[in-house]
Amino acid sequence: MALTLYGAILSPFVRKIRIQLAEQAIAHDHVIVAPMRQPDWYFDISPLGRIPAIQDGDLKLADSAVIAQYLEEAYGGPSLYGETAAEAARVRWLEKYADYELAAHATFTVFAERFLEPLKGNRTNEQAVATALSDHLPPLLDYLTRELNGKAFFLGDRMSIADIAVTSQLINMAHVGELIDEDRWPCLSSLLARMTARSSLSSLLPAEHQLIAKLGNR
Ligand SMILES: N[C@@H](CCC(=O)N[C@@H](CS)C(=O)NCC(=O)O)C(=O)O
Repeated sequence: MALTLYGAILSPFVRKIRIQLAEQAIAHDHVIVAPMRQPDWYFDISPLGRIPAIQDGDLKLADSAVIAQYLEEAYGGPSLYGETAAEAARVRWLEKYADYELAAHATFTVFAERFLEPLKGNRTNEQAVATALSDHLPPLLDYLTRELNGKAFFLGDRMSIADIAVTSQLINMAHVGELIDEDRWPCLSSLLARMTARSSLSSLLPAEHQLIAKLGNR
């Protein structure tokens, strides 16, 4: 059976894997599974019901970081984990930082409150969004800026899964009108622009923008 990716296209974790699949030119099918409306069969692939998940032959895997590492090891291609054990460990740390620390505020607060809550018929908690933007996100963006250290990517001139993971979170904020301040975080802003210009990501964005517009107009 061909590799199949499950998930919805506005999830930053699904986007992360889609970018990787494109960067590493890995052939796959994509089955749309919406969070919160997962069919029963999906829990056999992703026991917690979360997206993304993959099935590759008999192997069923959930969690974007676990999936990303599996794809790297199973399919080869240009490495997204640097060249040394130390680079790979640093990349995994930054990926984890994006997936858990940045995601908590960028996606699960700013994006969820501005986009998902109104879709469910709820009001945006503007106070939670304001606190995320003014208190929680700046120290995280400052840290990532220090880690970039004026370089094009976290590993210098070599793109890695860390750049993909951080960018994926920033895109969810951009989808609801919150572009990071380029005067305050110029390196991160440039990273976002540099990543957005890559075909692995630019090819995904039109469909995401269309879906945002369609669902937003309902
Ligand atoms: N750490 C996980 C996070 C995945 C995650 O939280 N996905 C969200 C959508 S963005 C989800 O599936 N939510 C539905 C749920 O928790 O039931 C990963 O990297 O894959």
